Amino acid sequence: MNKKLRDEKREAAGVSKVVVGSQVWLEDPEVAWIDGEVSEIHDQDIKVQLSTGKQIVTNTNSVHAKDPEFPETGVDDMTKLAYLHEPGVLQNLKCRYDHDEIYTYTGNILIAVNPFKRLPHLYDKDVMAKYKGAALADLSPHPYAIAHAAYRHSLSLHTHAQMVNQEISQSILVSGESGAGKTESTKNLMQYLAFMGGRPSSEGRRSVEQQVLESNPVLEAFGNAKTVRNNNSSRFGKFVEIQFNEKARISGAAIRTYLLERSRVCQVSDPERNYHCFYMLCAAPPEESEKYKVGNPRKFHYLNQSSFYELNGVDESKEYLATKKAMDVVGISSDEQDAIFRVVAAILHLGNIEFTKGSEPDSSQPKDDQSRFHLETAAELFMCDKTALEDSFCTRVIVTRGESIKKCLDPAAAAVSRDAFAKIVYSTLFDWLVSKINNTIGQDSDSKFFIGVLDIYGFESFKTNSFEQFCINLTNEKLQQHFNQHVFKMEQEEYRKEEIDWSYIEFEDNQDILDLIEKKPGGILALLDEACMFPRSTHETFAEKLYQTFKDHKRFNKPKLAKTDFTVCHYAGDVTYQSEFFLDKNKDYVVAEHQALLNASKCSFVSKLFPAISEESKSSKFSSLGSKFKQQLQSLLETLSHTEPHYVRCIKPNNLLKPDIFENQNILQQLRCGGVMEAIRISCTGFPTRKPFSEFVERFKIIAPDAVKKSNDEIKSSVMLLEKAKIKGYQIGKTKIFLRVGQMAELDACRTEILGRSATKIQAKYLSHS
Ligand code: AD9
Ligand code: MG
Repeated sequence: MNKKLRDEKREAAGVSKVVVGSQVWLEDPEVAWIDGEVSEIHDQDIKVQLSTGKQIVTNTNSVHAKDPEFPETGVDDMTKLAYLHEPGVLQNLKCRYDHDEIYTYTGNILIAVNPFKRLPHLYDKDVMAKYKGAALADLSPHPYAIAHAAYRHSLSLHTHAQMVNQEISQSILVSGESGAGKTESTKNLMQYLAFMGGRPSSEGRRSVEQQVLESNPVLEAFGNAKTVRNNNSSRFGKFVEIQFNEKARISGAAIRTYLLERSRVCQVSDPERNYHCFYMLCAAPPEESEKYKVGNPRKFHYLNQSSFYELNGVDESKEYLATKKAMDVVGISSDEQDAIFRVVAAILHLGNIEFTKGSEPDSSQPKDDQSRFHLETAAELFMCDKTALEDSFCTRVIVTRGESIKKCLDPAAAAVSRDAFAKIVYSTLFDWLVSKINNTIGQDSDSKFFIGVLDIYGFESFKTNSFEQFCINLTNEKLQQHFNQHVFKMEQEEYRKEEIDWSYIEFEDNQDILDLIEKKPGGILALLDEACMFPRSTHETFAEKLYQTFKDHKRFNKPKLAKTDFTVCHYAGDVTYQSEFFLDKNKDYVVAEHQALLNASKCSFVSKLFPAISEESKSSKFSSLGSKFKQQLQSLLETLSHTEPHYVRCIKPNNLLKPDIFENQNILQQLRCGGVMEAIRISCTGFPTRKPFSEFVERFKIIAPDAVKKSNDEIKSSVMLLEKAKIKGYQIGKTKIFLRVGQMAELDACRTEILGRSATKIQAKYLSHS
């Protein structure tokens, strides 16, 4: 992370006043924060006795106060912490995680730490019933509680809606890095909503809520894969809008998906896999696998580039049947299922067609009998003409000035064309599934409100970052802005409720990063589109253009020694992108020959998948994936802006995907990326510590014990204690005291000093007596 930004954030969290005897947190390169006790102070230097046994001399500015009264099992809401800062947040999460309490609130945000083990007692009908019956304040943190709040809130607003014209739809935004538990959390949320909004008895046919739930396994079969980070990684983003009627029953749903990773269809590396459906199909019952001419996955090039075929604890043949069953539920007929798996099998066969030099210079043809066999099989499965299929790979028709010329492709280019074909077929198939599911479930155009659940990839920063990461991180920037605005608003509302002054709170926005990326004209995406339309551009000219345009931009850097890489300073940290494949990946078009060939298929399913293209769109050569994605995002944010948001932040406690391992540094980084630290920073610019009057008096009465004893007014006592400790600028709310950053530490230091003094007095008394 950008060091300056981080320092600012740390500062905002409050450097604390310390005295001898103060409990403190000290930054540590390995475990992030170590606790200890101050044993000596000389001006700015302090000596700290660490809990590990070591002693360290450091500067008062580099420690944070530690809560001497931290409860043994932690607190269920971070805002109840006496010190709202990084080490405090971390200590609380860890302490809860050790007790299998994986959920914690930060105000309205639910933090979910992936347990990597089944905790069945947390999720069943009984637990749902408990959440359904309980009052909101009594509920312990849980996705059910978030879903409950969203549902209840819609309802209560719904009743008033006519009068107050308020937004009543809700959204639940689930985010986190790959493997953090977004999809699992999303399923829990949807299950609870189905439970609340489902019909008491099923009315013969499949209910809407059942179809909504069963859409998950179908989409996972075609859109999820094993990756390094997650054995069941969703390779697409998803927004599910669940619609409710006037009786608050589920009456419809709409699923939108974002940016399916296409490259995986043709390219996998150890220890990852291709999409689950390919392996399922290979394990299908014999009569089916014979029909599709599949069987051993090790025989297919699109699968055997990686040596991983099996998933722990997963029986692919069972998954195949389960997927078909789920397809039944979401209304995919058996004919359609047959066609879908025929297309999936055809893609596998495509991958096995190799090319060699043809008779003419720079031409190509299938390499051998094996390749010809797979070409024939693919053509059979697509129900298209074999020669036309071969031509579509080995030649390209170029239209210039109204004349079309047939050009041969060399073997390498033919292989590229084959892969492009496979990718477009697969992604079109995926889009078909989504729209089919939407049609079956049906949209309720009269719905009274909806609850949307967003399960979308979190911020990504890898060793090499390409166009996909760029789009993913743009998504996160947009959502972060939305999040900041919301957190800020909530903060103000809390102040308003307590009737305290909040006029001077400001917060930093990330609009400058968004401008850098998506401003039109002139942003990175716009320059990319320009480069894609200009035939002679390369990634070098594109990178050069970026360097020139943004050389003075605060959020843009050219890394030293880099020729074509560029760095964007995102809110969650700096990411360096490799521009090599940006141009290629941004171009989104179906080769006209491929389209025409599939449109001519004798299988109506395949032919409808690729409708005939008009002459007009034939000539518009280029459509941009980046711009399309930007529009999708815009429309998502537009939808979200009319809802009241709820947030679930998923955290992956370790990269081994194992239970009971809590890696501090790793987790902190995620808390920063997920905006949890940002939310805390925003709240730190105001009054991060809130204590109910009674708790406050109880904790600090030692500062002025006599005065407190005399008074029975908690507010007056609190003010007296604050004045005695010389605290200024605090605010008295209706039920709580609001303290600024660092003031809690001053009070605690005062208390420690008094406790220390009385301990010395007792000691002296004891010594003089003996
Ligand atoms: V990705 O961006 O799609 O790659 P997700 O969706 O964040 O990722 P996912 O929900 O798939 O992660 O969770 C990863 C794995 O963690 C699951 O397959 C489970 O094995 C495990 N997990 C996640 N949440 C829970 C939970 N609440 N209880 C038990 C869990 N196991
Ligand atoms: Mg997922």
